[in-house]
Amino acid sequence: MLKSEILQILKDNTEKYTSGQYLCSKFNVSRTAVWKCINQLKKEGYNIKSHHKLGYRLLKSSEFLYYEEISPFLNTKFIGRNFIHYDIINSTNTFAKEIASKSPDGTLVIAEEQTSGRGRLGRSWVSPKGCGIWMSIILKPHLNPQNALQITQVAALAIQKAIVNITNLNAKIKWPNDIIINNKKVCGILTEMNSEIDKINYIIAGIGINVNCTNFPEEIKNIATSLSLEKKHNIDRKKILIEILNLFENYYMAFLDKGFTSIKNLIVDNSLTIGKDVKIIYNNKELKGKAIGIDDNGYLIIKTASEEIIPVISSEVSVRSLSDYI
Ligand code: BTX
Repeated sequence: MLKSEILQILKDNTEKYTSGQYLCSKFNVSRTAVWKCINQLKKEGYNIKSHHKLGYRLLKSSEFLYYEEISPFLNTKFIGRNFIHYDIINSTNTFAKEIASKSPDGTLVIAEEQTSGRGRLGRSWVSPKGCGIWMSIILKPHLNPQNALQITQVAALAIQKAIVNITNLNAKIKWPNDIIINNKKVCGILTEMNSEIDKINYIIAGIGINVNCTNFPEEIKNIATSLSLEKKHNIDRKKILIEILNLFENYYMAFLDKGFTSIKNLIVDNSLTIGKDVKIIYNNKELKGKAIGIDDNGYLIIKTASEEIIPVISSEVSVRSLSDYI
């Protein structure tokens, strides 16, 4: 694509101007075609200086999460290789579901803003413009549908590790689908599946991370945080995204090849839930007990006051610590 090719040349030559004439003859296109691409790049947030005699020079790359910004650092074979970016969308999960059957394994849908971001159990997810990572990965594993929810925990592990690697913040996994820093939620994961009895058609792993968000609506002010609020300076969204995608493919492949047990210990080691007194809420009922581990199916193991051991599946439950909301 002409625009991407022009961008690559500007990126390779940031210390000098690239003449319009050079670009025209290199790609055998008109000056107007080049000019249109440059204008489009400027609209996409690239700071390009134009000089009527010297040509064009890239001063600063776009802050948006475009494939051109991410791909040079991706080590993945298939995760994020089909990359669909939107400035604004209702929900990346909703859109991913619409295109899933025709899309390759590992397709990524990402948006700068969501107008109807979704959480679990019909809840909503606040997703303002440009400050977070709002994305969905389409997966097509050969897996028993019963094991699909384990993918939430594979994603949680990749996100937790990525946050620690890039920011050094003390991020922990709250079983089954949140990442918590200092007792506040920085990320949520929504895994949705389309399957037959014994075959998964596709899974959508939806991930929302508050990276540089600073103002949360009243109703989540006390439970939400962002990486920048915790770190007291802005964090490069691209770095976080790249690290997550690279790590996710590693853990996901280990999970598919060797099973959930191959990554279970890492999840347990980085869990906020295990060892805590918790309240499990499902169908308006409550179960209280101590979270003592995660079993080989990815279920949370609860020990009640009467010493009963109960494995809890993640699909329909909310988990609360007894001492605070998180
Ligand atoms: P959840 O049901 O565990 O969490 C939803 C709850 O979290 C809300 O009811 C609210 O209390 C709180 N909340 C809402 N927005 C935020 C936020 N930005 N930060 C912290 N807390 C919040 C978690 O569901 C799963 C969320 C997945 C979101 C991703 S974004 C990309 C993809 N597309 C989509 O529509 N959803 C997923």
